[in-house]
Amino acid sequence: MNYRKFNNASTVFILIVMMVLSMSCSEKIPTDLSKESIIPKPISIVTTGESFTLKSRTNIYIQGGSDELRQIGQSLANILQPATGFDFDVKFTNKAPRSGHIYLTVSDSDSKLGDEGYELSINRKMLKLAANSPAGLFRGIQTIRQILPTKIELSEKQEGPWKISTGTITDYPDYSYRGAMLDVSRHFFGVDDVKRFIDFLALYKMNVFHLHLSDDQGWRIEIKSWPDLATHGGSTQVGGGEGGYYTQKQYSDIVSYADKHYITVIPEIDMPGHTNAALSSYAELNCNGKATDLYTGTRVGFSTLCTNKEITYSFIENVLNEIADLTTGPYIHIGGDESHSTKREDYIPFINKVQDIVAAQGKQVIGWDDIAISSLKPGAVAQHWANIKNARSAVDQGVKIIMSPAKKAYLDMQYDESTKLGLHWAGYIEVDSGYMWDPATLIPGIERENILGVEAPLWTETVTSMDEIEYMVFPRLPGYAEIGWTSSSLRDWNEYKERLGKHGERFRAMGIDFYQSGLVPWNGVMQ
Ligand code: NGO
Repeated sequence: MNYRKFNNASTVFILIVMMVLSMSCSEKIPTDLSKESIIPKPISIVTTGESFTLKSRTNIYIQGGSDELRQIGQSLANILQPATGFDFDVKFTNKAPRSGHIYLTVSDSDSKLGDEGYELSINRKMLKLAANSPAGLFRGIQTIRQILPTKIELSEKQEGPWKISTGTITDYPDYSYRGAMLDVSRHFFGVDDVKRFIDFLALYKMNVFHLHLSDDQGWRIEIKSWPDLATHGGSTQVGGGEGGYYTQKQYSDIVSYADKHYITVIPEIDMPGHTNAALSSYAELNCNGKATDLYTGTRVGFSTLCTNKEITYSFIENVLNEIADLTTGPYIHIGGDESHSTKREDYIPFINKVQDIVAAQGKQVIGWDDIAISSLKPGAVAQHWANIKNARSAVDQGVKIIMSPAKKAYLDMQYDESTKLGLHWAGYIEVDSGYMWDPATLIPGIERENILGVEAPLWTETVTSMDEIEYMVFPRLPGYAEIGWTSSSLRDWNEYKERLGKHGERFRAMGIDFYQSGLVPWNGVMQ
């Protein structure tokens, strides 16, 4: 008997068994797609317990061919490239690629996905993202980003492996309007800060960016027919600092940046109150014909356009015309809040006239809930912030509501008594309180069908830098994104706080300065 021969054969056999075992074990980590911390929480996740690995030869294939799709494929490559160090080629194809690649496809085969939904199917060989529209692909890419190891967010090359759990995610939003607002009037923020803010919205699948462009303290957009608005009215800010404004070119750049992220910009010119910057720039807009002084404090309710002068309406028409021409989205926000210095009998016809001006420009009006005391035109939208009676009256007039209740959704409210930035006139909003509400049941009489969506505004009386923006916005923003995207029956604070806690490491990797609420287990590890 040849023992040596037997021993060799058995050793080879054992080695093969061990290799197969170890291969299948390593392929099985991570194993559970449903355990990934995705925000907003998807509608459905089916897990199949294996993994797909990004490798240096992985490419991104796109079915069909258009500049728009190429841009989406490239946006995925741009997310994956820095940390993996792989050069993902973005290629068009007519059929599903061979093993090891990412495949993006648009086909309108699944109506429940709507415009922004997507289906992500991952098996050991391929990661396939399907949607009815480019917007859906873009939203799905944010999910791919969140199911990769946290270190994908780092800007320097990291060691792999880049494994993704296998399974299928089917996902689409509850509300069609999911947004946040940035007040650039009380303090001015430059284009780069605004783009970073837009990046945050995109990451959490929000689709509206409301830009509060004018207020008592500053006018922030160049208007060619009324140039002093920007040069004089934009020359300062709360506290007396330098202020600033966007040239029309810069504003268009912001709009096109947002468009590329499938985010609609909603410009707001607040009127007839909150207009001191304009009243200081042009004497003729004042009833007494005298320009006011610039204002750098934080009081509200002291200014009003002169609603009885014809020139006021040519001014509004000129301003809104120029802005409407630069705005790709369907809405113009006319403010309308806290016009305490405008008589009610002047306010009502004023809002009615401005609605006509906006309609003539082919845009839809949004106004704060105060506008509901006038007669709202079909297609108008009221943004609820404080007055429940007004919100109900808007619903009675048949218009839709955007839910931004100050006591739940204002990003400028302090987290608690110890928060240094922010205000608390509507209360303190800890991370749990900001998350635990349902837009469709908050106000009796305002139902799901009356609601267009959810928006979280950041007013900036006390907020002076990007760092401070981040501190007030994070970690509450992902919660508002989830309220807008994930139906309330699937939401639960105790489960959400675990997912949010895992995002702490992602915030750090992205250099986001966030409030480390004691209510959230920040126990994620960089993996
Ligand atoms: C109010 C007011 C704003 C303030 C904000 C501060 C609305 C719609 N108008 O909200 O001018 O900046 O509160 O929280």
